[in-house]
Amino acid sequence: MESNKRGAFIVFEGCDRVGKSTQSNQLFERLKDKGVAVKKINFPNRSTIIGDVINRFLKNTEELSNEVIHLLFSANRWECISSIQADLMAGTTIICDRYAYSGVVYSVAKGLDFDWCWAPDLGLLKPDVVFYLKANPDQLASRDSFGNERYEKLELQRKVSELFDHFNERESSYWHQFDAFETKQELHSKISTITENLLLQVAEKPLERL
Ligand code: T5A
Ligand code: NA
Repeated sequence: MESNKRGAFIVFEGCDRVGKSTQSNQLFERLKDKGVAVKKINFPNRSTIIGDVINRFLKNTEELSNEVIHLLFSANRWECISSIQADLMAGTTIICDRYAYSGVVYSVAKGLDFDWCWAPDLGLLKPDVVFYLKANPDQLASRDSFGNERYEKLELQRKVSELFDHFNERESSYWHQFDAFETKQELHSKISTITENLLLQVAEKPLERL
């Protein structure tokens, strides 16, 4: 379905505790205050049946092979994609905390093949922009409650960080990298400027797929 007033598909990515939820919430509130039709979502979406299994895996109460949990994370995006598309085409902007890039980097960091990991997400909607919050994982370890979930381990986060850098180079036409140790307000201000420009242009841009 083509429409000339679709919403923008905005994704936040980065390591654990880097500030994605903080920035996506601030951007959501700002757009709402400006009267923009906007929704905030996040992956994993722990509210579905698949999301519940993922939640148990992340909380270390469920053991699953690397391959199985990888495919469940991807399936968790596929089960939400038609509603994301419907919202975008109805003119609602979507702010999404983590997406397919997280799906690939955590699984590759655990040792799975990059192309194998990317394949199940091919065909999902492509974001209009990815805001990549980058920080040295060694410095992030001091932030609140780091270490509570399965992947919050320094060695893994270092690999995850390198793999996000790889995506940032490979997908440079729509990725924007920020230093996660700038203040919340500085980051919010830069992210808002890019978003407000994007909202002016997005009507002319067809939705693409990964
Ligand atoms: N995963 C996810 C996969 O393996 N495959 C997949 O396909 C997907 C989608 C859960 C895990 O699942 C993995 C990746 C994850 O390990 P999650 O539920 O999104 O994913 O969990 P996290 O990303 O870890 O979410 P967090 O809430 O832990 O991190 P955020 O959202 O990046 O950080 P945020 O905003 O909560 O901030 C963390 C702390 O830092 C402070 C905040 O106040 C807060 O205390 N902070 C700042 N401090 C100083 N300066 C700033 N600029 C700051 N910004 C935030
Ligand atoms: Na988060």
